[in-house]
This record gives sequence, C-alpha cells and structure tokens, in this order.
Amino acid sequence: MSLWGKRDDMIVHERDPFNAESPRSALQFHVTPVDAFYGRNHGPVPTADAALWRLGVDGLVGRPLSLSLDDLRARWQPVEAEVTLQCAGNRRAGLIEVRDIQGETPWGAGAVSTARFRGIRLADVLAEARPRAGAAHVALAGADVSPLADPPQPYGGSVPLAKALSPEVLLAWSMNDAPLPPVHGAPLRAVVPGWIGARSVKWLTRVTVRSTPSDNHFQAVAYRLLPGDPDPGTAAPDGDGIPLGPLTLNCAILHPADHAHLPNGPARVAGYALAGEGRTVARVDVSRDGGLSWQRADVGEAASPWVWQHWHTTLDLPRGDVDIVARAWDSAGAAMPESPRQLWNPKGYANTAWPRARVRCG
Ligand SMILES: Nc1nc2c(c(=O)[nH]1)N[C@H]1C(S)=C(S)[C@@H](COP(=O)(O)O)O[C@H]1N2
Ligand SMILES: [Mo]
Repeated sequence: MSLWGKRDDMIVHERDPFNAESPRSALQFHVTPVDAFYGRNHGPVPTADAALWRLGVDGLVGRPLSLSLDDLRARWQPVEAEVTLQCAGNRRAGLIEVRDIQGETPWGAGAVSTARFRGIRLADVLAEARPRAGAAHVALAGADVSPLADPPQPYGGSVPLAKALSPEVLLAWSMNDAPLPPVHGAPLRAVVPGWIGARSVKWLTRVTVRSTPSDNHFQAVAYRLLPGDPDPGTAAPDGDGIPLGPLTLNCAILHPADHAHLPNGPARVAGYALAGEGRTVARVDVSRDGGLSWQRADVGEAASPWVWQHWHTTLDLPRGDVDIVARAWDSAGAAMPESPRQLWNPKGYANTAWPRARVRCG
C-alpha cells in the first residue's frame, strides 16, 4: 500500500512522520498532481471528525469566533488560487555537500509543489473578528502534536497581521478540485503564498491575533536562520537567528538529472524557478561550462506572483564531463548567490545557490 495515497516514485525520506519529496517527473507540471505533492510533517497526521471540528478565532479581537466548516463555506465568498508551497529546507542536500547537517531531512529540489487551493480569505474571517488596537501578528495552530518540539506541542507559527490580511492568504479545504487529503491538513489548512511552507499550517484549529509573534517552537526556535560558517574551525557568531518568512528567489534544474549520462549534442535543459513574496521570475540563464559563459533560457509567463515558473532551453553539450549551471533574477532585480558555501547554515535552510547538474556526455 502506498503511503498517504502517494505515488510509488515519491522520494520518501521518512515514513513517520511522513516526509517525502516530489519526483522530478512530477515537478515539470505547472500544477502538481496531489499524489505527487511533497509532504512535510513534524508529527503524526491527526484525525479529525469534520462534523465536530471547529476553527477558533481569538486573542486581540473584538469578537472571538468558533466556526464549523459549514460556517466557513456559507459565510464568506469562496476563492480559488494556484499556489506554490516550498519548504525552507528545499535543496538542503546542496548545503550538506558543503558541510554535514545532522538531524534534518536531506531534501533535494523536490520539497516544493503547486496546487489549486480553494477556500476563503483569512482576511475575511479576521474582519469579522475585528482585530483590536495592538494587533500585530496572527498565530496559526494545528491539531498535530509534534514530539520533535521542546516541549512536545501542537505545530504552529505566525505571520505578521499585514500578511494575514493580504488577499492571497487562504484557509483552504480543497486542493486540485478534491477535498484536502488527510496528509495535507484536512479538514482545513492555512495557505500563505510566497512564504516558507512552514507557515501554511495544516489541520488548522486556532487563529490567534497577538501583539507578538507566536511562541510556538516552530516559530520561536525552529525555522530560524542561524548564523553559520561552513568552516568548522571558524566559530559561528552567537545569536538566535532570523525567523524565516518570505521566500527568496530559488531555481532548480530538473533535466538533465545530476550525474546523468547522455549523448553529446543538443540537449533540452529545463527546470523551475520561484521568486517568492509578490515577485516574479524575470530571467534565467544556463551555462554548460560551470558558469564561464551563459545562454538565456525561455521562462514561462508568471501566472501570478504566487506560483513557480518553468523554464527551458537547448544546450549544445560537448563530449565529456559537463557542468550545467543555472542562475535566475527576479522582478526586483535580485540574483542568486553562486555557491552554497556562501549560504551554509546549521539547520540547512534557504539554499538558493545556483543549481548544478554534473553530467557525462557522449
Ligand atoms: N500542522 C502542521 N502544519 C504544517 C506542518 C506540520 O508538520 N504540521 N509542516 C509545515 C511545513 S514545514 C511545510 S513545508 C508544509 C508542507 O505542506 P505539505 O505537507 O502539504 O506539502 O506544511 C507546513 N504546515
Ligand atoms: Mo517546511
């Protein structure tokens, strides 16, 4: 039996909690089939009786709410949007090549997927709850208790009130026109486009308006960018890190595969790029000589700022070992750093270095 209804070619890093990345063959589609959408969990998948399930809205609000699924569907205008979710650990394997990282999943480039989510706007629910003076953050809490947290606690996180009120942030009950599957957060999940996947809290049970960010382990301790240095001889400066939120520009090569053997001559080179937080991908260049010379790739239209863009080109590959590299720019002009050495950090988040595929041709 396949795990959680997923395809057999998912790259399963861990069965329990279920952590699996999408296979490259699925990442080439604009919308990822649900059975190939990556799964990232910090504890067991909770079961909820949809009839008894309630969403609580509380904290710094004028009118606390307790809402059933029927309430959500009946009281607000449903909206649908394509959204790419990307884990902060996507492409961690590239950082591990620089220096080992213990206790974190060695994700390749498949901790990212896109779905058509249907639900309502978090902003609409918050408008009814009426945030009070001093409201500055919105904490989201799930029903799953994570044994990885210290102490064990339900999974949660927060986003600033301004993001929570942005029209793209959804409370979703459907994914690709089907009810949200258990492993993706049934009956309701938050979808926070343009932000690290960790803030799109699944099995959502509580929305709390606060003056400060959530104290939840996954906001206050995990998913923070800790200062680091790839050279173990160099002491890392102290600090409790930067809480990760908005995504920054990323890009991956899907074809050819790293370490592939292929004939020399013209070869299709293709991949995805994702700009993050309201930006789009403006340009992608590809190199067949490790980054000495570059050729511009065709980048797909941005359907919206909240989804990835696929790109492709044809490279004339010489015989022998070839180092294919890609680099992207976003609509704000930001580029990607060349090497993961510049980005290495102790928890292995946010590897946005130039992706490489080292192939043998001829
Ligand atoms: N309740 C809950 N929500 C969660 C998580 C979790 O473990 N529990 N994992 C988060 C992380 S780190 C990511 S990247 C996304 C993954 O969503 P997916 O499993 O639907 O792909 O869910 C987020 N929401
Ligand atoms: Mo994640």
